[in-house]
This record gives sequence, C-alpha cells and structure tokens, in this order.
Amino acid sequence: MEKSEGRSIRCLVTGAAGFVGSHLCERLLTLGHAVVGVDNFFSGRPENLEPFGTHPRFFFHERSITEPLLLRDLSAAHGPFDAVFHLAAIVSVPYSLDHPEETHQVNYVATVHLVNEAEKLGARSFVFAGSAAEYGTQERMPLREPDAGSWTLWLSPYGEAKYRASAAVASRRGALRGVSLRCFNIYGPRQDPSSPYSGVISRFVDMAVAGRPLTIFGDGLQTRDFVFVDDVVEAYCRAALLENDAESPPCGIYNVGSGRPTSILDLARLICRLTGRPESITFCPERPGDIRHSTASVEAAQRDLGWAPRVGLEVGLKRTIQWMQGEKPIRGAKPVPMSMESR
Ligand code: UD2
Repeated sequence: MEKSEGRSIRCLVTGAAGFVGSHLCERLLTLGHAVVGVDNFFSGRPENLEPFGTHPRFFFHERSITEPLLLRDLSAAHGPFDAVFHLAAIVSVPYSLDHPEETHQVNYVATVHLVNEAEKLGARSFVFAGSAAEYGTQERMPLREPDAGSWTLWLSPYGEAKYRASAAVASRRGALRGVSLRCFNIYGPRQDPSSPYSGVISRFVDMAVAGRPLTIFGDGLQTRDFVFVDDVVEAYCRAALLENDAESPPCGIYNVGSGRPTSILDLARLICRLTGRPESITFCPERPGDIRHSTASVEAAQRDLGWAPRVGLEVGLKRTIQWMQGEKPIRGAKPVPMSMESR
C-alpha cells in the first residue's frame, strides 16, 4: 500500500466533537490532512470543535452513524475518503446496561455497516475505537490482545458490542486495512467531568480544583491503566499509516495503554499533591460491576505500529489540571452554530 506520509489525504472522523475525536481532528489538520467530522452531539460537545471548527480543511456534519447512507452522502459531497476513523459510539457502560439493544445497534451493527461501506467506497484504512471493556472479567495481568474471545464474560452490553465490532473491523485485510485500538483509561484536556460516569481523573481533578473531597468507590486499591489522550491520538495516526514507516501495513487489534497499573488511592493522592490541596478523600461503597484490575500489555502496538506511550502520568495530570483550571467546560452547551455545519 502506498504510504500516506508526506501527502495530504482525506479523512473521516466519526465522533469528531467527542473528547478523543476532537483531539484527533486537530492532529490530522496539523499534519496537513483534510478532515470531515461527524457527530450527533449525543455525548460530544460543540465547544470541543471550537479550537479548529473554522479551519479551511475541516468540514462538519451533524449526523448520526446509524444513517445507512451517511458514508455515501459524505463521499459524494467531499470525494472518497482515504482513511476512516470511527470513534462515535455509545460511550457509557451504565447506559449500555439500561439500553442493550440500542448499544448493539450503534456500537456493533452501525460499525459493521460503516466498514462495509468504507470498503466499497475505496477507503484504504479503517481505524476503530475498541475498548478495554472487551476483556470483561480477567484475573491475569497484563492483558494481551488474544485474552478476549467468544468465551469472555463481558460485564456490559458495551463490552460485548465493542468486542464484536473490533473483531469485524480487524478481519479486513484486503484493499481496506482494519485496525481496532483497544484503549484503556484515556484522560486529558476536554474530558467532561460533569457526569457521574465520567472518567475518574476528570472527576478527581474537578473535585480537587473546586476544593471538594475526592470520592473513592471501594477501598481505592483497584488499579487502572491511564493513558494520555495525545498518546492515543498518536496511536490512531500510526494505525492509519499517517506517521510511520512500517514495512508491512498494520491490521488487527492493538491495546493502547500506558502498560502501568495505578491504584485509585495513589491517583487521588497524586492529584491532591499536584493541585496543592490537602489530602481530603472520602470512601464510598464500591461501584457495582467495577472490575478490580486492568493493565494493558502494549507489546503488539510497539512491535507493529512502532508506538509507545510517551506522556507519563504526572506530566499528563499537570496538563489536565492546567486545562481544568484555565478553561472550565461549559455545561449544557447549545448545538453547534450553523456556519460550522455541512461545509
Ligand atoms: C473504563 C471506561 C469504560 C470502559 C471500562 C472497561 C472511562 C471513563 N471508562 O471504565 O468506558 O471502557 O473502562 O473496563 O474510561 N472511581 C472512583 N471515584 C470516582 C470515579 C471513579 O473511585 O469519582 C473509581 C471507579 O470505581 C473505578 C475507577 O475509579 O474503580 C475507574 O473508573 P472510571 O469510571 O474512570 O473507569 P472504568 O475503569 O470503570
């Protein structure tokens, strides 16, 4: 396959107004590519588009990934896509427990339709947002890609739908290469702390900055693998062959994490220290369905994508805190202005 590096390509990013999607759009634009973004604002936020919404190479459509003709319409309007980055999804695990059928439709059925359409329309790479939730309940750490399978006991419809969608994407190894990135606990600027199910880092930083005690569910000795959003964006770019010189094009499923476990208690203490707050922590009952430990093996991504996490937890937290202190997210924001739609 011809390498994309050094020339401008046309990319589609679904979930463009989301936490990770917006960072990805920004990086693709910086690299000189044309970006068509799609979001229905179910969980994405219009203000995430603001830093690049008026860029001359960015085009935005407020549409849903469940629309059967979406890719055809966008290809007709903008020309065929070289790379499709599919991040739009129902992102809340608790929501998926209450809405299993909708989660299956959005996170699995729509993904299979999109990858089929992308292949028919001549795209060369399709990079999918997989999840650590695909591993379900596991005892042995670190988690390696083959550890999830049809035998897995998934804890939520979210985990099961992501697993099935990853498998469907990763099986594409022809003219279109499918890659699924199983991302662990992503954090960084633009992560919305306002929902009770927001990522723990965004919630802890929000609480610390507001001078409120940090609430730990359970004993705090559960561990997670926290990966900074810039590292995740780098993995997306490498998976689509935008920034590397891999001999053979990558396809398949790759973990994207830091490879390091951090306990929630250590995390809370570190955030108190970095925000200059006294260590004020409240312990609450354990959250139902919480897994105990989650750590990625990132050997496969290192080997095939030449990718490695670069931003350490302390540096990433400082950047997140700085953003949270300087630029409080706007709650209940209005829809995107008309001028940013369908350009
Ligand atoms: C993450 C993903 C989820 C799914 C799952 C797969 C996020 C936001 N969620 O869920 O989409 O992929 O991994 O395993 O990345 N906690 C507290 N206090 C708080 C908030 C959380 O103690 O105020 C604890 C929580 O009980 C859990 C840990 O922090 O033990 C991490 O929680 P989380 O919601 O950030 O992410 P997780 O791992 O449940």
